[in-house]
Formats: sequence, C-alpha cells, structure tokens
Amino acid sequence: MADPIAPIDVVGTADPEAKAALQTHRLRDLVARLAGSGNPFWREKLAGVDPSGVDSLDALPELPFTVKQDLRDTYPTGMLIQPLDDTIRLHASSGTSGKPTIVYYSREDIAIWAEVNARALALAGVRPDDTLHNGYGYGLFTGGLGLHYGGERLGCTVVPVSGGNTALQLQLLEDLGSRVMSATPSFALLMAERAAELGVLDRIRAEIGILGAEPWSEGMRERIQEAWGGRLTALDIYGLSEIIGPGVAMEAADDLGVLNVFDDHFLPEIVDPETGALLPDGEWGELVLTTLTKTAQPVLRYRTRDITRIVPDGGVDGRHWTRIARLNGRADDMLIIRGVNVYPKEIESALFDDPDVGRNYAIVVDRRGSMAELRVRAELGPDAADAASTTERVSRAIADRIRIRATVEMVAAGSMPRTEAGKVKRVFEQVDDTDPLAG
Ligand code: DLL
Repeated sequence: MADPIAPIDVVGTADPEAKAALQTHRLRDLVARLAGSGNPFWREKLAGVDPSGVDSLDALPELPFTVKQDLRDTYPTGMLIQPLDDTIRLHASSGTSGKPTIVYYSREDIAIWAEVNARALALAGVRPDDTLHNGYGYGLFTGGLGLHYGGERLGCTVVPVSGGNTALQLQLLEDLGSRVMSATPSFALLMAERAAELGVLDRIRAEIGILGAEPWSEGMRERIQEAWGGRLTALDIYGLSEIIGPGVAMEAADDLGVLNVFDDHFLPEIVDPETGALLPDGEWGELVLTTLTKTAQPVLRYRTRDITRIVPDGGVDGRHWTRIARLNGRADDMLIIRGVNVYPKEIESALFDDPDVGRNYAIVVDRRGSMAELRVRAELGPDAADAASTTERVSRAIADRIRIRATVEMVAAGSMPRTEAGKVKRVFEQVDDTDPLAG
C-alpha cells in the first residue's frame, strides 16, 4: 500500500527498459491474480492463458479484452477477485440504460487512487499548502471522492463542496481564498458567469482549474479562462469509474494539449475501435487500459470507448509518463449523419474557433426525415458584431470541418440553459415534432 507520507512521483520511470520491466512484472502478476482468484468470469476469460507466458509487453495483444458489458453481465459483484470483506468502498456510474456499473475498492485500491490523484494535482502545479475547492459531485460518482483523497494525500486543505449550489460555491471560493478549483468544465464556466453577474469575480483567487469528466475543446478552455478574468489556468483531468475514477491521466501546466497517463498503474494501448487491432503509436483509436496494481476489481485490457492517440514525441524533459492526446469523445457518441462520422467535439471546435461565438451550444440530430439533419444552436459572444454574419461564418466553418451542412441558429448570450450538477448534455435527438431544445 502507498506510504501516506512518501514523496509523490510526478515524473515516472526514466529508463524505458526499467519501465517496461516493471509493467511486465505487474502485468504477469495481474494475470496470475485473475486466473488464480477462483472467480468464474476470469476462469472462463483466461482459459488457456498461462500467466508465466507473459514475459514481455508483446504478450499484451494476445490477452483478452474486458468490456463494459462484462461488468453488466456480472453485476454487481461478479468481477471481484477478493472477498467482499476486503473491500471498503464502491462507486457506480450510471449508464444511459439499465443497471449502473459498480466498481469495488479495497484499502489498497483507495490508496492507489489517492496517490494518482495527488500526482494529477501536483502536475497541475497544486502545492500542499493550497486549498482545493472540490466542486465535483460526491456520492456514487467518482469525481468528488477521487479528487478529495488526492488533495488530502498531497496535503491540501480540501473543501468538499460537491456540485450544485453555485451561490454557496462562490461565497466559499471568495471567503476561503482557494487557489485551486476542481469541477466539470461546464460547471467551471457557469461559476465564472455567476461570479461576474454577482460582481464577485475579482474577489475570487482561483488560479488552477482541474477540469474533466466531459470532453472539452481548446476553444472551451479559452472561454473558461477568459470567463475567469484570465487568472485561471484550466487543465484537463481524465479517468473513468471502471478503471478507478479520476486520476488515470492528467494534463500538466507546462505541456498543454496532452495527458500524462500514470502508466505504472494503468497500462495504455490504442486499438482500432471496430476491429480491436492494436494501432501504432501516433494513430487515433480507442484507448484500452489495464489496471496493473488494483486488487479488488482489476480489469484486463478494458475497452474505454474513448478516442485518443499516443503522442510519442515531445514532452517535458525529465518527465516520462506515456502521453496521450486530450480525448476526442467516445466512440459511442459518434454521430453518423448522412453516412459521415462526426464527433460532437469537432462541432464544438468549429464553433469555438470563432471569437463571436459565446459560451454555450447544443446539437440536435433531427431524425424525422429519411436522412438525419444536423441543427446547431449557439450563443453569441458578448462582443459579437451581428448574428447574421456569425451564423453564416459558423455554418461555413462547420461544413468545412465535418463535411456536413448544419442549420445554425445563433441566440443571445446567456440565453441557453446551464448544467449545475453532473455531466453536461449537448447532443439531443429529435424524433417527433417536439423540439428537444424548447423550454
Ligand atoms: O467521469 C471520472 C472523472 C471524474 C474524470 C472527474 C475526471 C474528473 P465516469 O463517470 O465513469 O468517470 O465517466 C467516464 O467520462 O470514459 C470519458 O468518456 C469521459 N471523460 C472523463 N474525463 C474526461 C476528459 C468520470 N478529461 C467517462 N475528457 C470516460 C473527455 C472524459 N472525456
């Protein structure tokens, strides 16, 4: 178990051979633990796999994948490899349909989780003497408690404010002088807007935003930072419940645009989302993660459905984590419109590249006719010259970027609904004459 006062490793293993040796050792140990656990799911999945044959990372593509459906099929405890007695926590993520996905944690798992979130915070420039205003939801969602334990492990004073209740958030931010704030990007933006409305923006000292749980573009980063008066650096944190929660990967303040995967605990691969074939470094595909060290409910080659790529070159001297691009969205959220594949984040990027586009938007896929149509509604920026020319420019930018025409509607700044808690929903389906954006 991680020593609660040991220094936090923010650089990773310098020697590539030593890193591969550590990962191989942990992978072999994981396969042996799964195969030897007596768990029927893993017995079946690993039938014919000899753990001692895992003698290099080249063995990885031969090992079976785990998918979300496996967690559903074995709900709630069927993927545990330790007795329930040895677990001390569970979290759950609510899917779009059916039962939630439950993930159990042992004491060791909670220690690993605290460790990787402490690393994430440290990479963002957070210091032990900081106050961390934690605006992620506490509860079954992993965001709140993940950042909470990470902040405590680093030595911060954690404010467990959770999501929602924007007025209270702003009051605490102001009164406690927190330099660090964690929240979803959409909620961070909402807080800044409210702070401006209430005239308290200048009294808030937040300088670092630890933002994740949703895909968000560079244009969104600009808008969040601008909304906070240019004083806040917005950084991206990634994770998912099935792996551990937040703290799988983190953007560093001195290496923007990429995430550092804590690859001594979470081994990344990129595969073709259709075929599952391993892709070479640099190519976009689906992120697959193996939990090398978790003990209660580890996973082998978990298909995250999240789209990214390994960034082999560049980086900061003296830091050695596997770097991946900021996430482009989920394979499952890809829209297919008139035969063209589109990730909603590409539409967000096309919108937010235009300085006259404001801070909020929604996408409607209109499926009433035989061919799906795309509609985009976005707020104008406060300084936009006029709606007509912005509409025209944005329509062209979207068509250029995604090769599909969209009907664009620009509306007044601040007129679209904001999300105070949970993950923002930006894509809506229209199947009858009820407008999903009405009301
Ligand atoms: O969202 C864990 C988390 C909490 C991450 C707080 C960061 C901050 P889930 O609810 O299980 O866990 O959702 C995981 O959210 O597979 C991605 O599709 C998406 N996601 C999470 N972080 C990012 C990010 C948490 N930084 C799912 N960028 C993942 C893009 C993200 N998508």
